[in-house]
Formats: sequence, structure tokens, C-alpha cells
Amino acid sequence: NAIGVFDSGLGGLTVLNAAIKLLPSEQFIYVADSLHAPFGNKSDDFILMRCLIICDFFKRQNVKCILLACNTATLACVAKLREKIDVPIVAIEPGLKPAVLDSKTQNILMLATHSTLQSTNYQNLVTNYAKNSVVHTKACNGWVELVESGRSFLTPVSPDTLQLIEQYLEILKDETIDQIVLGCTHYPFLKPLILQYIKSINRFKTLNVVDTSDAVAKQLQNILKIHNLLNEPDNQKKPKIVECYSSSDKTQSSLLQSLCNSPIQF
Ligand code: DGN
Repeated sequence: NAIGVFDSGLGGLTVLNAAIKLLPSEQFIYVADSLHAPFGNKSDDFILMRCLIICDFFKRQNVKCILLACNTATLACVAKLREKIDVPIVAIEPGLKPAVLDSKTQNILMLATHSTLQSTNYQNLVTNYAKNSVVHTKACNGWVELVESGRSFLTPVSPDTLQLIEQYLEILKDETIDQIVLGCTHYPFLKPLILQYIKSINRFKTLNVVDTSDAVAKQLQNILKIHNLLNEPDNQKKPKIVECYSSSDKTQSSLLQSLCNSPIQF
């Protein structure tokens, strides 16, 4: 059986990529809820409703495990989702804990969606792991749309795009910040542009960018092991079957269009 991976849009592909690398013998089905992206400005109830619809779709596909590859949805509703869905759910959340552990200055920049930063569960992360740290937060409005529209993938990058990236990073001129957390799964797609800015202000050597995709892939591996669901290593190296669906046939992203089997309406 396959593993179902989903996000509001393209962002979860950054996590899927890490999962495929770590678990090459597994099969994956990816769902992008592009019709409803971004989730960042939706209510918790709405996000839970979309997660339930997508998880029901996965259950009809007989998935053995679900990977919730969206920080916003995890913080909005994962506990309620787990109560309702009887398949193990592994979920990504912003990597505040590893950032605190790695930080020498205890001065951290957290980049995430507005609703992630507003959520009680995010506040709990701060209380649990970052009580003695300064966490600067930026709700990077427009970044998800930059990825979804494909604008961030264009070369040369437009001045508007660069401006949108830089406006949330200017705080890095404060040299005591030494960790940047990518608290949204869309943001790793923007990492080249983020690094370009960091280089331009001479902070390349003194800043660490935290992306939790690899850690969550590892967590997925552990959960599969615990439930005895891990596929045997496949020595024949057959091509991976990754099915991909979007809830919108109007996605502007050529990346998603090229990956999708068929748009489906949930
Ligand atoms: N990629 C999602 C996240 O990790 O928060 C959400 C993006 C969005 O839909 N706002």
C-alpha cells in the first residue's frame, strides 16, 4: 500500500522529496489542494474540513499511512484529524526545537504563515522549547503565492519577487540572529533566493537555515517501522510510482501540471 502525502499546494513536494530519498522502496500518492491554497488565511474549521476530505480520499486508495506535509494544517487541526482518521498520521511542524538546540545566540527568526504563527499550538511550541530564546516571527504574506504561481521559478528572477523575499529578511541585518526556521513547506522552494539575500548582506557563514523535511521523513520511517508497515528494500530499483493529484485544474504551476495524473475535484 502507498503513503498519502498532502498539502494546500506545492509545498508538500519538498517533504515528499525527502521521504522518497529516505524510503526509496515506498510508493506515494500526493494531493495538492490547489483550489483552496493558501491555507494560511483560512479558519481552523475550514482547514480541518479540507484535511478530512483529503484523508477520506486517501482511505479509499487504501493508504497505509498519511504524511501531513503542511505546517499550517498541523498546527490548526492535527489532533482532531487523528481522532477521526484511523490511519497513522505523521505531521510536519516548524523546527523551533532544532533551531534552539543549534543556536549559540538564542536569537531566532521564524518564517511561517500568518495562521501558523497565530495558532495556540505554535505558542505551545514556543513555551515548550524556546522559553529562554528570542524568537522573531515573520508571516511571509505572498511567499506561498510566489511558489504556487511559478513566479519564484522564473529566471531571471524579477525585481518584484526579490523585493518580496527581501522585505521579510531585512531583520537579518541584526547579526545576533543565527537560525532561520522555514516554518512552511513552500519555503524550501525559495531557499536559493533566501541564500542569495543572505550572501548579499554577508551573513552566509553565520546563519543556519532550518528545514524539517528530512526530520519528518525520518519520523515517517519510524512510524512505519513501529506499525510494521515498512516495505522491504527493493534491490531491483524499479521506477517509483508517485501518483499526484490536484483539486484544481487551473493550477498555474507547470511543475504541478507536469506531475499530476489527473485533476480531481474533492
Ligand atoms: N505549505 C503550508 C505550510 O507548511 O504551512 C501552507 C501554505 C499555505 O497554504 N498557506
